[in-house]
Amino acid sequence: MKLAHIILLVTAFSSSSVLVRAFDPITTTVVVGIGATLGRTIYNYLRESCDPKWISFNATGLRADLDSKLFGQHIASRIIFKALNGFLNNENPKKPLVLSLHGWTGTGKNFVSKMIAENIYREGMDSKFVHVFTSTLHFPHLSHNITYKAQLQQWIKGNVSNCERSLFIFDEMDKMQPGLIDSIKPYLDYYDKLDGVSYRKSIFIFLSNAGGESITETALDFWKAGRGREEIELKDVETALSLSVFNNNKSGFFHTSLIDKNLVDFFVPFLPLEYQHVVQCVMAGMRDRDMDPDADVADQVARDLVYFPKSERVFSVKGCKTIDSKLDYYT
Ligand SMILES: Nc1ncnc2c1ncn2[C@@H]1O[C@H](COP(=O)(O)OP(=O)(O)OP(=O)(O)O)[C@@H](O)[C@H]1O
Ligand SMILES: *[C@@H]1O[C@H](CO)[C@@H](O)[C@H](O)[C@H]1NC(C)=O
Ligand SMILES: *[C@@H]1O[C@H](CO)[C@@H](O)[C@H](O)[C@H]1NC(C)=O
Ligand SMILES: *[C@@H]1O[C@H](CO)[C@@H](O)[C@H](O)[C@H]1NC(C)=O
Ligand SMILES: CC(=O)N[C@H]1CO[C@H](CO)[C@@H](O)[C@@H]1O
Ligand SMILES: [Mg+2]
Repeated sequence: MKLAHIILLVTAFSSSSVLVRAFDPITTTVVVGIGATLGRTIYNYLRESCDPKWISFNATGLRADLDSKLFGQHIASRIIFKALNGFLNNENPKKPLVLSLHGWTGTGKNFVSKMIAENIYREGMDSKFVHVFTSTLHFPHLSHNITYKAQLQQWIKGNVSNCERSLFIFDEMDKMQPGLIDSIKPYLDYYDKLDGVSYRKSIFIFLSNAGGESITETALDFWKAGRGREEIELKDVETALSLSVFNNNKSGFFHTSLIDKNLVDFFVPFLPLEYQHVVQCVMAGMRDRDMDPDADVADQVARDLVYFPKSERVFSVKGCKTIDSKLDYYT
C-alpha cells in the first residue's frame, strides 16, 4: 500500500515538472508578470484609494441633496454649499476648511455631515478617509486629558499623511472637555506644512448643541414679530452664536483658541424645526420606506410631538429625531 502511494507521488511530481518545463522561462515570466499587473489593477480598482476616482466633489449632488432633503434650514444650506464649493474648487487653499455646526437637537447636523461625506467620497461615511470622533465615546475621562491630546494629534497627523483630502467630524463638541480641542489648533492654522505634512486640503466639521438657545431665541423673536423664518439671516445669529459658544464653560469650545484666533471659517446655525418641517420629515421617512406618503399619518405623527415654548407650541423639542421609530408605531 505505502509503496503504491510513493510511486504515485513520484509520478505526479515528475509529470508536473515536465509540464513546467514545457514553458520556456521567458513565457513564464511574461505570464506571471501579466498576472501580477492584472491582480494589482483589480486590487486598486476595488480598494478605496486617495485619488480622484474615489474622492471627487459632486457639487450638483450636494446642491440637490440640500435642496430636496434638508428641511427648514435655509441659512445652513446656503453657507454649507458655498463654503464647500469654494474650498473644493480651490487648487491651493491657504488653510483647511473648518465648519462648526450649531443648533437644537434633531435639526439635521449629523444628517448634513453625512450628505457632505456622500458627495465627496464615493464610499460616503464608510470611507476610510472620513473620521468621526465622538466626545463621549473617544474622550470620556476628564483625567486622561494628556493622553487624549497626544492621541488626537497623532491620529490626525497619521490620517492626513495617508490622504490630504481627509474629513474629520467631531460630534458632541459640547460634551468634550474644555482645552482638548486646542491640541489640534496648529493643524487648522495657516501653515504650509507641519513636519512635512500639509493639512490645507482637509476638512474639519464640529457638531454641537452649544449656542442652540441663542439661535432659538432669535427664531422665536422673529416668529413673535410676525416675520417669516426665511427672513432670518446669518448676521442675525452669528455674533451671538460665537459669543455664547465661546463663553459656555461646559462646552469643548470654552475659551478655545480656535475661536479666539478665528480658525473656524463658518459658524453654521441650525434653526429649531416647526410643525410643518416635522410633517415634511415624516413624509420623507415614508418615502424612504417605499410607503405611499400619507398626509394624514404625517399630520398625526407631527401633532403628537412635544413643542415649545409651552404656550405657543412653535418648535419641536426633538426636532425630527425619533420620527423614524414613531413611523413603526403609527403604520
Ligand atoms: N432639517 C432636517 N431636514 C430633514 N430631516 C431632518 C432634519 N433634521 C433632522 N432630520 C432627520 O432627523 C434625523 C436626526 O437628525 P440629526 O441626527 O441630524 O440631528 P442632530 O442635529 O445631529 O441632533 P443632535 O444635536 O441631537 O445630535 C436625521 O437622520 C434626519 O432623518
Ligand atoms: C452627482 O449627483 C447627481 C445627483 O445626485 C447624480 O445624478 C450624478 O450621477 C452625480 N455625479 C457623479 C459624477 O457622481
Ligand atoms: C488635566 O486634568 C487635570 C485634572 O483633571 C488638570 O489639573 C490639568 O491641568 C489638566 N491638564 C491639561 C493639560 O489640561
Ligand atoms: C460656569 O458658568 C456659570 C455661569 O456663568 C457659573 O455659575 C458656574 O459656576 C461655572 N462653572 C464652572 C465649572 O466654572
Ligand atoms: C494612521 C493613523 O493614525 N490612523 C488613525 C486615523 O484615525 C483613526 C480614528 O478615526 C485611528 O484609529 C487611526 O489610527
Ligand atoms: Mg447629532
